[in-house]
Amino acid sequence: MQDSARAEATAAPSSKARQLRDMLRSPELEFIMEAHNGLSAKIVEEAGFKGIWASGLAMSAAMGVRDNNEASWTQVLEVLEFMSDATSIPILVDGDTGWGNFNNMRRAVTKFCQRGIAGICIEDKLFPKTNSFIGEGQPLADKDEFAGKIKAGKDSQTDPDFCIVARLEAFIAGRGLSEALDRAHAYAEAGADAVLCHSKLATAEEIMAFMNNWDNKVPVVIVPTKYYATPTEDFRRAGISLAIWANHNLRASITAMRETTRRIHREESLAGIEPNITTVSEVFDLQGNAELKQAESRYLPTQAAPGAVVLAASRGEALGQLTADRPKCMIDVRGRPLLARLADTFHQAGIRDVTVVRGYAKQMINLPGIKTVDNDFYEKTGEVGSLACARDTIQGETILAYGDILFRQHFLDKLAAAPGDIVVVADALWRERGEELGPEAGDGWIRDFITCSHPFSTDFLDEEETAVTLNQMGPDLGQDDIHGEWVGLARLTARGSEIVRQEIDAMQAEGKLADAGLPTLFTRIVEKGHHVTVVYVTGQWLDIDQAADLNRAKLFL
Ligand code: SPV
Ligand code: MG
Repeated sequence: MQDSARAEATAAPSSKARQLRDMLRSPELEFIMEAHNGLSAKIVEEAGFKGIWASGLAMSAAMGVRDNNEASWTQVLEVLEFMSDATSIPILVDGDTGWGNFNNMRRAVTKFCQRGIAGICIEDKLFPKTNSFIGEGQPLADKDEFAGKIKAGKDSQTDPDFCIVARLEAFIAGRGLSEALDRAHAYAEAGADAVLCHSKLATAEEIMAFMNNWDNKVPVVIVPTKYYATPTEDFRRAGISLAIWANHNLRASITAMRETTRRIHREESLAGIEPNITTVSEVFDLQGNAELKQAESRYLPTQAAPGAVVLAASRGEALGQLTADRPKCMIDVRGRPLLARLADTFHQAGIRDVTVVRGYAKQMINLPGIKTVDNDFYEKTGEVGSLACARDTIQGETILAYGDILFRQHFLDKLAAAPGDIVVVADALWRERGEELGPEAGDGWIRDFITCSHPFSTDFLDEEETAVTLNQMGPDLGQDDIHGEWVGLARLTARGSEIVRQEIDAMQAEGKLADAGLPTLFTRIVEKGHHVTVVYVTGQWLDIDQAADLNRAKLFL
């Protein structure tokens, strides 16, 4: 074997143009089938056809326009791009008359080569074209002008195997066999890779006459739409190279769509039609959803997005009338409930799975995009009691949050970036916040103070290594021991979630679940030797405990 022949034999899958060329040159009768969009192209390939006819009639009809060059050639190009991307078999494009003169043809051929189209068929009529089955005596293009168009196409193809098929409209125009043969020779001479001999008779007599007189200079293609009753074997015996089933997907789809649409309209129901139509999951299959699944597992990070558990069972008595009919998390802040704003913050961070523990006026918590669990004993239980109601949700990466807080989005980024299985966000400016809150907040019952391994320092900005850990959390810490105030937001890794679940279980076993707050839970976890990381922030959050907080919230947004 010659080196070049060996290289050719071992070459990786041949280009689509090469596949079409091989079909045209093969001694067998080959078949290609009409498609008019990405979906029908896939169906053609799925059925086992080796090639696709991108029919001008079918594409224009699918676009809702006539087969008179009403769709521009670039609109056709867009359709072809979808068809080509959706399939791996060659596409022979119905290029009508080439959308103008030789110059338009050059540009179209170059573009088609760029988009992986295998070949173009142009017909020797005038722009704008008329479908061959309409009327009589359609004018033909000047033979030499058309030959020049073929030459220009061949000279501009960037894929050496791209095929140009010259379509003979002599029979369609009523000009007879000798005109057809004369033009066929001229077009083959000009470089056409094949000729398409077209006929609108109900029998194949014109085609057979042509074949009997054609010297096989180039292969012959036919479109047996009108002489469909002719046995395929006759074409084979006549030495035809390629038969195009030119419009049958379009016509079949019109029949199916009409039947379905009319029936649904008549019956005002889907029940009758459902067993007769393709299932939605078959549609997904055709769209290639399985490949997307595989790609997702290959390219998406394996770590699932965290879920969030929001504690929102309490009424917020200090808010008086404002919480007469709703829990404080549902109080309106500038046109949206507080909880909706909190959920938005989570959603924007990609945290879609938000579970809210409801209690007081639970029917009022009915926002879209959140799940709920209920603490029906909210009046007798504290935060850990509520958290225990969501115990089974605390799995994998989990954010814990109070339902009455607002904070800047970057808190979640800080939480995500911090090391450790349990991370809490603490405000280093707890003193300033105390002054702002005023004397009502002085009791401390609403404030979860912390002591840590290190006080807040701006040097931390430069010392990424310094992980601050929690020593203790609670409302009653000595003023001198306080390093910050927990903002009501924490992140757990899968391991952290496990630790929290274990501690909930331990507290339950000890009978300490009911009235404990989350500070007790975190402190107990620390006392058991687990690290709880502290991330400091400086302000930029608030919680809603009293009416004045609502004004702060409005300003915060
Ligand atoms: C087409 O499919 O658009 C064709 C073939 O050109 S025919 O409609 O038979 O002319
Ligand atoms: Mg056409």
